[in-house]
Amino acid sequence: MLLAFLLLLVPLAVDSKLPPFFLGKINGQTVLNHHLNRQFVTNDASVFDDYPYLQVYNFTQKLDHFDRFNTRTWNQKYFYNPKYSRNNSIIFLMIGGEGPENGRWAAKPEVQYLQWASEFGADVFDLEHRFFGDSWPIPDMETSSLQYLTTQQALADLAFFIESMNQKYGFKNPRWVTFGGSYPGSLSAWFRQKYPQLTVGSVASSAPVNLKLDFYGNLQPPFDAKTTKLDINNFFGNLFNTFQGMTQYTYDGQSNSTHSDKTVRKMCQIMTNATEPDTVKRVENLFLWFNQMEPAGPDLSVMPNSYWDVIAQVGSGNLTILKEDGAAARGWMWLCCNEIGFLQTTNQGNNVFGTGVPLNLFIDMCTDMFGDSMKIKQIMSGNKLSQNYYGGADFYNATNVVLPNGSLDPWHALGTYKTNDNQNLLPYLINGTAHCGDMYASYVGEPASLPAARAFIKQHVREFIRYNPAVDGPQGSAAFQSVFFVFSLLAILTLQ
Ligand SMILES: *[C@@H]1O[C@H](CO)[C@@H](O)[C@H](O)[C@H]1NC(C)=O
Ligand SMILES: *[C@@H]1O[C@H](CO)[C@@H](O)[C@H](O)[C@H]1NC(C)=O
Ligand SMILES: *[C@@H]1O[C@H](CO)[C@@H](O)[C@H](O)[C@H]1NC(C)=O
Ligand SMILES: *[C@@H]1O[C@H](CO)[C@@H](O)[C@H](O)[C@H]1NC(C)=O
Ligand SMILES: *[C@@H]1O[C@H](CO)[C@@H](O)[C@H](O)[C@H]1NC(C)=O
Ligand SMILES: *[C@@H]1O[C@H](CO)[C@@H](O)[C@H](O)[C@H]1NC(C)=O
Ligand SMILES: *[C@@H]1O[C@H](CO)[C@@H](O)[C@H](O)[C@H]1NC(C)=O
Ligand SMILES: CC(=O)N[C@H]1CO[C@H](CO)[C@@H](O)[C@@H]1O
Repeated sequence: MLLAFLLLLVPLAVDSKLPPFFLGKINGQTVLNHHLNRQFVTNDASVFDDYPYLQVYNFTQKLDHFDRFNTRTWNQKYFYNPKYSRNNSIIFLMIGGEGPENGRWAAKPEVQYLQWASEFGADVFDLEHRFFGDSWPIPDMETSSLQYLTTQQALADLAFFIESMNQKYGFKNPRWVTFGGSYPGSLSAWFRQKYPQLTVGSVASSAPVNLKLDFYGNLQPPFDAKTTKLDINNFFGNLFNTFQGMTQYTYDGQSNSTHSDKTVRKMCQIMTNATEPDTVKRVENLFLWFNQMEPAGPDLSVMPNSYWDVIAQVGSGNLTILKEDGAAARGWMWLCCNEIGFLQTTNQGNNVFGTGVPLNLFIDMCTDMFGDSMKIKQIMSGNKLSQNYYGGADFYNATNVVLPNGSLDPWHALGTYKTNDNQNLLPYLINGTAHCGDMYASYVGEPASLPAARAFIKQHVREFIRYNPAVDGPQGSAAFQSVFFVFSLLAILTLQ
């Protein structure tokens, strides 16, 4: 599973102290879920002008799926696109991730899976993730509320949503297929593992993502006698994350800029520029050039490096103080600290970035953001529990899942590559693409490997939905379920 930080689409307020990329999430814009591009701005009312068939609703969701005595509910936002519906039986669900859903992933016809929805006659849904966008189980981000921001609650949200939509829309022999890219890709994969009876298959693209960056050039504030080691780590983290972020989105279909300008090829040209002998100047050139590419994005000609300025912006649980970007960053950081890890460091082995970004930077951030109940011990044990619960890359076990990954995507290293034809467990490494490249609209000049990759995914989705629960029985037997239950329980007990 990989992390995906959100791409932020909207510039931060002028006084913003969040670095341009925060732990792999681009600040200033909310890209969340998938990275559709800058046009996919969060509160984008024009989506309904562009796609009049798109509908938005609130779903009455349970606060706590694991406490039967807790009857609290909340409004979870979802989009419904009935445009392609022909069968009342085939349903595609785009899983929302660590940021707001704006409807375009449910509506834009050029998006790959919507082309397939059109061909197969599928109903389409897009469900926002709890604690992101407009979907607030509790309207604050205090640690006491964030206890309900877990991957297990998010998966249970999906399950209850699917069951409820089957009733609301009267789907007959429903054959749901889930889709997701990056962190929602992980959810899409895990959902097949934990709730196999509710879907016939899933596509889990580039299961995680992560960016973070800042620039170098004019340091703000300048290093001086009061500068701490955390500030310096933060500076290097911001520096490193720019490279990470550019690589992660290279050649994808989100915008002209990732097609042809903001690419690893261009980055390498600047970093190997023979007419510029000063390698530090080359790094500065890179940031200035990136800045030009993203006139609406955060200003990379100023490199904020104060650790405590960042914490001040995301350390509060108050949504008024956090604002939309800070809230999404805090929610993502919570998921990382509490469960999924994905903390991107540079201090192991030899690497071009040196040792400037150690794990301790993130451990301190977790504690400073969420308090003393989130110290290294809790972080490590929470991560281990989660890893055991889902099995990690080695013990991931499910049926009917396509797992595309891009060879240039830093996150592909965290994917699962176990192939099992009997179970239709189908990893697919796409040559020369980066994060979630398979999901976007096609474009002229795209990496040559993409058409074949998409054909592979589509062919298997077609096989998944050919399955008929009325004739073939429910997917995922009780035995399968209980094996997992026992496995998880063992894993938990082993940890004690
Ligand atoms: C959903 O509920 C929220 C309050 O939780 C409300 O602000 C919003 O307008 C509702 N949206 C729809 C589409 O009903
Ligand atoms: C709709 O689904 C049924 C099975 O539930 C299948 O026999 C039929 O071919 C499908 N129709 C279309 C138009 O896909
Ligand atoms: C992207 O490039 C194409 C082809 O050069 C052009 O037609 C289109 O207007 C560009 N889109 C944007 C948003 O700049
Ligand atoms: C190479 O470096 C020179 C001198 O700094 C600069 O003018 C030029 O734009 C650089 N070229 C690239 C591709 O970065
Ligand atoms: C959240 O912050 C705002 C702005 O500082 C303040 O007015 C409000 O009272 C705070 N809310 C809570 C619950 O503390
Ligand atoms: C991947 O693509 C590169 C460049 O297009 C090509 O040189 C290489 O042979 C490809 N690798 C595989 C395994 O197809
Ligand atoms: C995966 O789960 C199935 C169903 O419970 C089980 O039969 C199979 O042995 C498992 N495979 C692995 C490699 O654990
Ligand atoms: C199935 C598949 O694509 N596996 C590849 C995943 O990525 C690793 C690391 O690049 C490769 O070694 C695998 O062949």
